Amino acid sequence: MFVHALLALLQTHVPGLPEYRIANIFNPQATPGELERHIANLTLGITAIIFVAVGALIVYTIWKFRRKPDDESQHEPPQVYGSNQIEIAWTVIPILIVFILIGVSARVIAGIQNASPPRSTLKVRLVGHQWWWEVQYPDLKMKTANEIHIPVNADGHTATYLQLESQDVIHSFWVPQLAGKTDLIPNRVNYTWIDPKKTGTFFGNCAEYCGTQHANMLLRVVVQPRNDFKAWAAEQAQPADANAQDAKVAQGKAVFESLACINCHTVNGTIATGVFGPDLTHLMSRQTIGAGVLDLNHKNLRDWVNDPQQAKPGCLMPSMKLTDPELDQVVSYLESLH
Ligand code: HEC
Ligand SMILES: [Cu+2]
Repeated sequence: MFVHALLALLQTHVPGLPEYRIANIFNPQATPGELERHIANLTLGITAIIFVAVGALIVYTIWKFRRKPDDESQHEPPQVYGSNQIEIAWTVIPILIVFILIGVSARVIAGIQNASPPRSTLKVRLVGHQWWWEVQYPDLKMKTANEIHIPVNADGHTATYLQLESQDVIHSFWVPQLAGKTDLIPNRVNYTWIDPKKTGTFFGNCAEYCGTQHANMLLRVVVQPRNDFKAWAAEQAQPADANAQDAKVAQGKAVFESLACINCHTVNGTIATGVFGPDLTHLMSRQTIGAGVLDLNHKNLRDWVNDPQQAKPGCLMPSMKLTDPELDQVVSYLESLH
């Protein structure tokens, strides 16, 4: 109960701060997360018993065998050299415990890995980059970054299959309320799946140290009613609909296209086809920038484009040293990318 109250407190969003939420493994909302909570409870239960038993024995021993005030003797206590019974007990019991934990974990891992996809499955290809997530929907022919939208499992037959890959080093997918950690490994494809029964936003992060900005490689899963998801996906599949009537937007587009921005970023329907950084075609449909480091609003976006190294030191987007008017124009252009 105490743990739950503490976690609830840590989950509250402080206004003005980005939503760095503490991930909670005790409140799973998808099947893999639920299965894993059972292992967590079992492991915590067993280790709690060991903790209490060992602690109690230590306290008892300290108390029972303390030096008494009237004890003037200079003798050592009786020395015990080996006891087969005790040694066998403390060898066999831990081995049994370890085998129980291995067995239970192996069963859950196999259960998650071998589950066959239900009828209606969404495929998402998630590619880890230092330090952001590329989110591809191969069947829907579109891409986004750092925020995975998926339909809710309202009928009990809807799941999302995640194909996990890496562009550079090892990362790890972890959205604790939905599923346990699965690594994204270069030159290897891993899979996991999630079937959230509740709509809402679930927070996660990279769970394998991957360099300077590892701690700022945040991820969120936005679970939507099926129709909302469809509408979102249809929108994302459209090319950018920049409002070319607006002079500032048009100038911003020209500046953007004249710079190296286009070598690193894609804006569908324009000459920007870079894939080194996040796809910006529908930038404004996201909640955050910089993989969850900043909420997406005018000030943060301007600060980011001015110098990303302020918010995310070491990140792989350089400051492009724009003049103030250029900066305003480029930001207007970015803000037209809905
Ligand atoms: C050398 C490649 C490179 C260049 C050049 C570059 N960017 Fe980036 N950009 C990145 C990378 C990498 C990220 C992701 C950084 C992170 O989250 O760690 C990024 C992130 C962004 C984001 C946040 C996107 C999101 O969803 O988090 C915006 C907006 C952006 N860049 C705009 C621009 C603009 C405008 C320019 C040109 C003035 C530009 N970038 C030039 C590599 C580049
Ligand atoms: Cu990472």
